[in-house]
Amino acid sequence: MANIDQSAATGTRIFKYIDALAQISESPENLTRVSFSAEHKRANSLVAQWMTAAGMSVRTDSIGNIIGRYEGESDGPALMIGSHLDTVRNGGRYDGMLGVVLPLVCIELLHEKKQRLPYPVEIVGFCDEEGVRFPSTLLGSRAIAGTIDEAVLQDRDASGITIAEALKGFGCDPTALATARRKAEELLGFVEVHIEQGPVLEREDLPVGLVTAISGASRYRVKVTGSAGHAGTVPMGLRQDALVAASECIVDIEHICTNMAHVVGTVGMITALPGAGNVIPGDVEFSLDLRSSQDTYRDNAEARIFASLAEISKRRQVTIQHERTYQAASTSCDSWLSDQLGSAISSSGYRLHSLPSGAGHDAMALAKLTPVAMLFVRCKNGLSHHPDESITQEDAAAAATVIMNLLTRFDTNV
Ligand code: HGY
Ligand code: MN
Ligand code: MN
Repeated sequence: MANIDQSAATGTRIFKYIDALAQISESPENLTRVSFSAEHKRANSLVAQWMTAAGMSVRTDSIGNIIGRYEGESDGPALMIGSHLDTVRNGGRYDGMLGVVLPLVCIELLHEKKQRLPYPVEIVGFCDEEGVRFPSTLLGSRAIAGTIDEAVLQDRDASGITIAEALKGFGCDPTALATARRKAEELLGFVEVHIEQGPVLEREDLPVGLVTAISGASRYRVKVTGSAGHAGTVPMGLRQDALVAASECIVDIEHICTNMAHVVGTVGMITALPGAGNVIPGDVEFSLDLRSSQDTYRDNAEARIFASLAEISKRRQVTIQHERTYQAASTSCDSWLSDQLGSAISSSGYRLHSLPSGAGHDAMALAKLTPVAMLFVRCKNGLSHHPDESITQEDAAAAATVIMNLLTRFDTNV
């Protein structure tokens, strides 16, 4: 059983790659790397270099995922391990990137020892998990799972560029989207290593944890239309102020989600037009992100929220329209694969603690194609989607030991 030394050297290697990727951003002030951007292209080519140096064959699929393959002693189905290379705006450097770099370092260590596994391993850097640039999300993992609707290629970003146009600019062929799809028989399963993005492992004083299930999520675009007018001449009682109406909607969303168990609701983006200080806003658009570990709870929250928005619309004489731009059902991790990952945690010397994920992950999409399991890594104060997101090198080394034990002891018999 290979049990790589949990030396600082392993953590240092991982951090060296993480820090190199963190330099690739659209902004010098913070880490922002959106899908199909020049920065995404640079990140993909840097990861491709590391994969090649680790003895992997490397390709980019038709949706812009970067995929490295480390051949095994047999050429049967491969174990896929990966996560995403895109970030949120002003994001942290571990969300996504850790799940690409950590298994890559494990393969690098095997390659240096000229060690082959009984089966092939594929490492994937997915092109779009955060869904920051376009309304939809999980584009890369859904393309691999074969669950993506080609219509999504017409989604536009804030500057009106469609995904299809962005893909062409990225050097991919959007008409060949279907070629990204993998067959179930090509894979043993998919494992994702990811920072916890929550406080549980810190509270348990554990470096790693086994994920049981991933919360489902829905995203909406909400449009409020009132009537613009002169800020100085329209009496308060005669206004149809779209921004005040939207504000009441947003407070209601918070109230409803706060009073429902297991549901979280977030309004992360808002625009108000015409956007002048002396004009009553006539048009407002805001985002809504709804999550729950139980899909029925999320459905109930959705019904209550949009009933409340309809009442506000009537009372304030504004129109309020909503469009769902994305939906993913809550996903349970596969027991066969999770048992193997759980044994790897225990055999690495760590108490096995299982926990659900409130955040969404590419594993949700891959679960439609192949068994999935996730390893969480402790992160400081549970902070994520924030520049202060951080983990320790020791915890990175601990997680690498677990993954190396998973790889070298993997039982391919289902
Ligand atoms: O939003 C999420 O849950 C993930 O971090 N994209
Ligand atoms: Mn993530
Ligand atoms: Mn994220």
